[in-house]
Amino acid sequence: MKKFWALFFFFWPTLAIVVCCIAPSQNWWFPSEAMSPLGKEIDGLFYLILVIVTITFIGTQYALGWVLWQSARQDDAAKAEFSHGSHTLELIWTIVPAFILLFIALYQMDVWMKFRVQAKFPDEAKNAPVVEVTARQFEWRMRYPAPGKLLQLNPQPDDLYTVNEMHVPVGRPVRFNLRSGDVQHAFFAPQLRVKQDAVPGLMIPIWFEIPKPGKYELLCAELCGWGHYKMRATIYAEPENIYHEYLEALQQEQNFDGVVPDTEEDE
Ligand SMILES: [Cu+2]
Repeated sequence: MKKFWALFFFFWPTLAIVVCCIAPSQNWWFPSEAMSPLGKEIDGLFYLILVIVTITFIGTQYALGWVLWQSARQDDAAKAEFSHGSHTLELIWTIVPAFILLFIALYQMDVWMKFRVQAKFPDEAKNAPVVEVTARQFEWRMRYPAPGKLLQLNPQPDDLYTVNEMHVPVGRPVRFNLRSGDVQHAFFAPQLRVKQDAVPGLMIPIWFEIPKPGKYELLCAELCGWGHYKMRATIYAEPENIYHEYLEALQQEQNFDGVVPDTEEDE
């Protein structure tokens, strides 16, 4: 029975190794590849931590199994040995994790800075924001500048508005401002690995870059009330010309006064 427990603890790290070998081919890591360059770097950080945790888990579990195996092999009649711990061992298992944590803390700063520190944004994202996103119970409101104009901090009479539809140009860093109209929400675009709280009273600049045209999900990741579940929108990443056509169509639609001009003329 003693050996059973030793084998039991050997089993789990062995299973972990098997899973590590199978997982990449079965796509068991992140459900989908990150769709933005920065998203890939963020995934890299998660994978780094996953590797460290996996190695630690396998190492400590085998060590535990080994200790149990050693004692299981001992004669039951043998005299028990008592010890008062080991200074060296304690120093090692304090210093090693401390260094690992310090390494992770320093290593991730570069990615964090690119994502969050405005001064470190890519040059194109330092420019005027493309759109202002306002989260409110329970929808996403977008405010675009009129075609050819820059988005101002305060709403302008010719601004364009949409709900739950975010159109952005593809292939370049896109900067936008995030606001909340009521309570705390969180802007979450899982395929882009972008997650940022929208805080009442704050205007938070964010940026992302989508290399491929397509539709991407935008969700609220902060429980914000009864309708939280339905607070989802779509991000449409489009080539520059289609993006501009969209803004122009939006402008015409918004300026349409209901009167269809008579274009047919008698000759
Ligand atoms: Cu919300």
